Amino acid sequence: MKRVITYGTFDLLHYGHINLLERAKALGDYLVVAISTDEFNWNMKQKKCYFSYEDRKRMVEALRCVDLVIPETCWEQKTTDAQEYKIDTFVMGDDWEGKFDFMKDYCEVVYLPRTPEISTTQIKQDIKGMEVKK
Ligand code: C2G
Repeated sequence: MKRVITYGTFDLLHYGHINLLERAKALGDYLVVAISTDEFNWNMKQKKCYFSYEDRKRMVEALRCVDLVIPETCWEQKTTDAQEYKIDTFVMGDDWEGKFDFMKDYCEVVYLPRTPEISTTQIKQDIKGMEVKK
């Protein structure tokens, strides 16, 4: 059984995330998704999520291609995760190209092309523009 892992915030889950997760799963048989906790997002990525960690976890867990969701609480856990979960392949979108090459000592590293036209930030901006003028 080939085991794959990927990391992310997955706030306002959209088809760009789904494209990534489905392609990650297609690289193996079992997909682990590490979702950034609210604290990690705020302290380390200065990201304020719309949905809480629990809600983001609930949505990602519901995806057919996802087998296990774990919390991402720090940048450094990737190497221990790879060992603990017996990971064969580490996958990230190519906006992270090269940033996690240290993982090559533990498993295969694959950067997949992002879905270019969509992002959580873009969704928030678009919705802001749609607000009904009172
Ligand atoms: N992604 C994508 N296409 C998009 C948006 C996101 O392929 N249009 C990918 C990203 O490249 C990433 C994953 O979906 O691999 C999750 O994206 P985010 O939720 O934005 O995660 P990020 O903030 O990049 O956190 O330790 C790694 C970090 O936790 C990654």
